[in-house]
Amino acid sequence: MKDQCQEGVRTFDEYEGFITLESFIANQQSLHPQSRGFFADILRRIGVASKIIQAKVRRAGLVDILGKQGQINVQGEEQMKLDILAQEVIMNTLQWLPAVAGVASEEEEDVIRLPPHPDENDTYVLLFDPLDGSSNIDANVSIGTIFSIMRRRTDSGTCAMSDFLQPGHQQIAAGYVVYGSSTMMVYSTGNGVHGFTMDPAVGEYVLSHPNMRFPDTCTCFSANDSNYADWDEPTRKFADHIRFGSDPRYQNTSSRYIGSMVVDFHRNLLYGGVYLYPADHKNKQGKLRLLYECSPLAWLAEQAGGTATTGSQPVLEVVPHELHQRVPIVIGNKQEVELYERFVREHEGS
Ligand code: P6P
Repeated sequence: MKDQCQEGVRTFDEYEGFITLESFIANQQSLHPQSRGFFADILRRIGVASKIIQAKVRRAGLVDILGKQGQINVQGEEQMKLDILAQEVIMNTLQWLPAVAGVASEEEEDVIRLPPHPDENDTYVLLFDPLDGSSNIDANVSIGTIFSIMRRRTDSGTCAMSDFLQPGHQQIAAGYVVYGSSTMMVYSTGNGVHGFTMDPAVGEYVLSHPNMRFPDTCTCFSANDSNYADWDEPTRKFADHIRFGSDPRYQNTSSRYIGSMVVDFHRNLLYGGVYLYPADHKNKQGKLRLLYECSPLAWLAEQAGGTATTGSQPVLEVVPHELHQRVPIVIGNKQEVELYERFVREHEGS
């Protein structure tokens, strides 16, 4: 594969053929000679955790891990067995890394504070949605893992909640894994968004989508239309403009919504489009969680030439006040998100 990932960086000519996740991470790490490799280790381990999760997801119908765990998570949602398993795999894979001070998860009410590391290398905090879209598991519809990495704010010792309650622009890496027709890991460390597809023959992630960018077309409109009557006026006007208007940009736009935000986001990143989950009567602050769903995907969107808004401010500027805080979100192509923001401003001005 001949590709230059970014200006001034080694081209991949010398990496003829397979560019595995491991070689890509090693290449990126070589750009930071002072790096001790702790951050790179976290990315590697996330790759390992996702391989274990995908192996379970691929066999979910065959062994007794389908269906509900019988517990209710902090979100008040029925926990599916694979939710729990994904959470446990992530914790077992990452918790012994010296660089990780703590982990926050959709499945855990409080943050998981890891023992301080003697040489105080525990610099990072990780946030996960272990399995987004888990209500789809029994129907064999694609689901995904979302992750976010930030530097802790406290200097040392056991991490604090304040280490996690940081606005999304403080992230230093974010990504997701889609368990679909293939397994893909997509992430960014601030130098573009790169996608790796699992090659089952060798059990390795291979660079398949370098420098992912939103194409400048709105191919997909992704929303749960059953909530239309609950949406506020700007949201309804936005939806009507795209679906029923005369704007030539939207004459070929299709509705696509599968109930797994991370997969809708991934498809929209590849084809162009917009996903929205605004506030409604059931979810007065929106349904999606800020810290481990909206912030990481918003950070990736910005890295890929798109953006994300809550309607009142950019998602990445929201200052969190609660670990499992929810926000309304419109995310995808910059042109569509800015169109939404215009409808909101016009409504406020009317
Ligand atoms: P609804 C999954 O539970 C999720 O958090 C997102 O991944 C998904 O887009 C949304 O909720 C689906 O919610 O209300 O449309 O079923």
